Amino acid sequence: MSPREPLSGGEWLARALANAGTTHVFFIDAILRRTLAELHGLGVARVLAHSEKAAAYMADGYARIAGRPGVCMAQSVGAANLASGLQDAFLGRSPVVAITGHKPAAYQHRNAYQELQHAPLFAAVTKFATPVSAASDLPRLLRLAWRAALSGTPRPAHLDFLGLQGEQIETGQVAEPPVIDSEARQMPPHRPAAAPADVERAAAALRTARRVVIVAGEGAAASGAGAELLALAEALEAPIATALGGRGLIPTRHRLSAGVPGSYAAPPANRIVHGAELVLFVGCDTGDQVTLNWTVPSPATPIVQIDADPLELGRSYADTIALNGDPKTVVAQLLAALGTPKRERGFADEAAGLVADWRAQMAPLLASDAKPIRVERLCAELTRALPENAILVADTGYSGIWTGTLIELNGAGQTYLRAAGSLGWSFPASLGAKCAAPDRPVVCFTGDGGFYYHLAELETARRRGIAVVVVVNNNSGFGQSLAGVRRILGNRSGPAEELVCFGPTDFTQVARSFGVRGIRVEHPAELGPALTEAIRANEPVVVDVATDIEPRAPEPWTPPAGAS
Ligand SMILES: Cc1ncc(C[n+]2csc(CCOP(=O)(O)OP(=O)(O)O)c2C)c(N)n1
Repeated sequence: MSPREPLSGGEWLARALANAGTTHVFFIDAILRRTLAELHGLGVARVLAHSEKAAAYMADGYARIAGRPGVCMAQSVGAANLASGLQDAFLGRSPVVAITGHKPAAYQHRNAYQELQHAPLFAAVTKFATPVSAASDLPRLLRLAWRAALSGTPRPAHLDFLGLQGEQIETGQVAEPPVIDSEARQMPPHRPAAAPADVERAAAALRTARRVVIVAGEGAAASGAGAELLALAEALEAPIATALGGRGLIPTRHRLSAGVPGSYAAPPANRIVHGAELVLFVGCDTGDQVTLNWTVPSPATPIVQIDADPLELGRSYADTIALNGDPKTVVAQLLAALGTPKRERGFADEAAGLVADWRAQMAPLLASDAKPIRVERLCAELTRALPENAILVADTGYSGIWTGTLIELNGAGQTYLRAAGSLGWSFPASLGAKCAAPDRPVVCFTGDGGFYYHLAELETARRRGIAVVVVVNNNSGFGQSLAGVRRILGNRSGPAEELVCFGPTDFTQVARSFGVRGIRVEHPAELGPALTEAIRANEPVVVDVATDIEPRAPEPWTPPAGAS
C-alpha cells in the first residue's frame, strides 16, 4: 500500500502506536476491536485485564518504566472505572493515554443505556482530554494527547472516541501517514537548559550557604538525573534526600544519602532537611507528603528549585531561586558553574552520623528471628535478594514506608516505583512494568489489604506469562490503620479490629487456584531462599509472608512546635 492511500482509523491508530514504540496496550472489551486486531499483526501485545482500573494501573506501571505513554482502553460504560484508575498516574506524574468510546450525539440526553457524560469523570485526572468526533481529527488529537502526557509534568490524557466501541473513528478514513510524532519521543521529550543568569544566581546562593541539602523527586527520576545529582551532592558536600518517587536515584547507602523525607520517612531525613540553611529541590513537587505539611524544610528556608514545569517553581516556598529546565541538564549546568567549590564536610558528617545512628538502632530488627516475621527482616532479606537490575514496585501506606525506609537500592540498575496513594495499585502496576521491561526482574511489595483489590489479575499474569514476584506482607488486616482506629475508638465502640482486620487468608492457595505458583513463608530463615527461588523463576510467583499486624512502621521526626 502506498503511504498516500488512506487508512481506516483502526489501521492508522494501530500503526501509529506501533511506530511510536508501543509494545503493549491494556484494555477491557468492548473497545476498538478493529484496532486491537490490527495491533496483533504489528506485534503489539493486547493485554486483556479484569477491570478497567487495573488496566489503567498496568498502563501506568508500563509508562513509568518505558518512559513512553502507556495506553489503556475501555468502552463507554467502563469509562468511570478507567478514570478512577488514572488518579494515581495523575498524582504520580505518569504519561498514560486513555481511550474510551461514547455513543453519538443522537443518543445523548435521552437515557441512553450505559451512557453518561465522560468529560467530568476525566477532568480531575487528566492534563488534556477531548472527544474525537471524526477519524480525520485523530492524528492531530492523538499527537496532542501524546505530547501533553509526556511533556512538562507528565500526566494522563484522555481521548473519547465517537461510537460505543470507538467504531466511528475506527471505520473512518485517515489520509496522513501513521505517525504520532515525527521523532521518537521518550520522557522527557526535550531537555531545555535554564537561563544562564538564573544558573549563576543559584550557584552563588549554593556557594555561600554552608548547610545545603538536595531533595530530588519524580521529575529528577523521569529525567534520569541520578549521576549528575550525586556529582553535585559531592561537589557541595550536601546530603541528598529523595521523595518516595525519587527513591533509588542515588545509592541509598552512599555517605551523602539522607533517605526519604516528609511523612513516609525515617527520622534522620527530616532532621537533616530541617537542619539545612538552603534546600535545593530538583524535580520535586514540594507537596505535603515530601515536606511533612510544609514544615520540612520550614516555610522561611531559602530554596533553589529546578523543575521542567514552571508552574512548580516557588509553588510552596516563597523565597525561591527558580531554574526552569530539564533537571539532568540544569544540574549539569550548576555543576559547571560551581566548578570545584571549597566546602567543609561538617554538615555532611553530621547528617551521616544521624543516618548511622538510626541504622544501628534498626539493625536488631533487620536481623530479627521473631515469629510472626518482622517486616524489617523481610525488608533486609529483600535488599539481599533484589538483583542488580530489579524493579521494585511498592504499594501505598506502610508498604511505601517499609520499602522506602528499609530496602536499600544500588542507585544504578535498580528502579523503585511507588503508588502515589491508591491502595491496590502496585500489583497491576508491576504487571505493566514487567511488560515494559521483560528482561528485568520485577518485585511487587504489597500488604494483604492492597493485594485483595486486584487478585483477579493473577489470572492475567498467568495467561500472559507476566513473570512478576508478588511479596505479600500478610498481617490479615490494614496494619497502618490499626493504631489510628484504636486511638479514636478507645474502649467505647467494640473492637477496633472489626474495622480494619480480615480473616486469615493463605494467598498461596489463592494463587494456586489461578494456576500461579505460591510460596508460603512463616519462618524468617525461609525468607531468603523463598525470595531467591521466586525471583529466579521465569513465571509469576506469590510469596505470602505471615507477619504480625502490631509492629509500627518507622515514623518521621517532626520539628518541635515553634521551630522555624
Ligand atoms: C484507594 C484507597 N483506599 C484507602 C486507602 C487508605 N489506606 C492506606 S494504607 C491502608 C491500609 C493498607 O493495608 P495493607 O495493604 O494490608 O498494608 P499494611 O498496612 O497492613 O502493611 C489504607 C486502608 C488508600 N490509601 N487508598
